[in-house]
Amino acid sequence: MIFRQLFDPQSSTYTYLVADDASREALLIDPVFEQARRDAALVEELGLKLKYTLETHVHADHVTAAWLLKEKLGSRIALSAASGAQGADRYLQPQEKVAFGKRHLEARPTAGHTAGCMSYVLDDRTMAFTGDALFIRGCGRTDFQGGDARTLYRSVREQIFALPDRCLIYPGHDYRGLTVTSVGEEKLYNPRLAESIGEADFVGYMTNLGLAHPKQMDVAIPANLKCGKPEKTTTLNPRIDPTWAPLTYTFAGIWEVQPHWLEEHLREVQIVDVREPEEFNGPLGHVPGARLIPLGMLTARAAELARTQPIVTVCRSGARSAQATILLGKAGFEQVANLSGGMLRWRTQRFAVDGGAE
Ligand SMILES: N[C@@H](CCC(=O)N[C@@H](CS)C(=O)NCC(=O)O)C(=O)O
Ligand SMILES: [Fe+2]
Repeated sequence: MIFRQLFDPQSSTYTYLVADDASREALLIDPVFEQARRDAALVEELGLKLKYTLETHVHADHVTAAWLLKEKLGSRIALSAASGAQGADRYLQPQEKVAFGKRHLEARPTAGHTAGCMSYVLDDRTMAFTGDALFIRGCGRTDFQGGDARTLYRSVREQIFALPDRCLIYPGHDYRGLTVTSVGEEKLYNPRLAESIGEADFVGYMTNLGLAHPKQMDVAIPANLKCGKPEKTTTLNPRIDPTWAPLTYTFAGIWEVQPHWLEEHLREVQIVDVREPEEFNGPLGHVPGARLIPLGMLTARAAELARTQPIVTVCRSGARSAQATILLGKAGFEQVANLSGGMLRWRTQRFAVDGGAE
């Protein structure tokens, strides 16, 4: 099985990708709106087919990427019927199975943080995705969205602590940088929910948390009740999604353009070659019209470049020029992309060069 734990630093949210090796079918649990592009890039780079995005609950602290990913990758949206959300493709009932290839996750109702929370347990009970029902040495708050401490106490005991002790627990958030725990560990050491702690103690603890409401709450809850569908139904936000070329976004966080596009649009962009002069004038040659600014001088010489015309950065293999896109971004340039594969791919595809050997 393929498994990835992804993190959104803004909301301290974990997103989980699980996929079946043979069929390449994948599920993504709790994707975050701002990370949709990253997650889509990973799914594509791993050669996966995203079947469903799954929500553990209607989040109060961030907006889900479910709708964006459905638009981008054709995934379907699933979450618990008890969530109260509109616009999903599948409403899960307790114990329902969500298949990916030959594997599946089982939906277990774990209400308490919200009234509609679900946890997802892997078919062989080696992993459970508990959302905000159970955190590493903690648990989700119970003071809004139908939250209820008594309900959470019982959900954790009946649905999560009933799993084998060695079952790994992957939570919906961690605010300290911890990544994983196990049923056995939490039964012993969870300061709120350990087996030795009684229900009344837990309720007392939760009633006195005194947490401020999540900053995004007024935006996040209404948006998540529509599975993250934005008010304006535009998928391409020109501020975020460049429209000047058919760019791809890599999991490494780089916008890239393919050589065939550049070859057809040479005159419309500024081509910045960030290699050293001896490489620029060496056997690989350079893209016609390219301007030489070695990577080490790029920030100091950025003022030589026009801000109104898109920039394509180039180097030998596409690695230094990827860094160049980041430096130019920091220097305030908004329309910048890396030439995918650099001069090596450009030459392999037999596009014209200035200078260079035959
Ligand atoms: N400061 C965070 C608070 C986030 C928050 O309240 N998270 C919920 C989960 S959605 C929670 O249960 N937090 C438990 C805790 O902070 O102990 C924000 O503004 O987003
Ligand atoms: Fe939550």
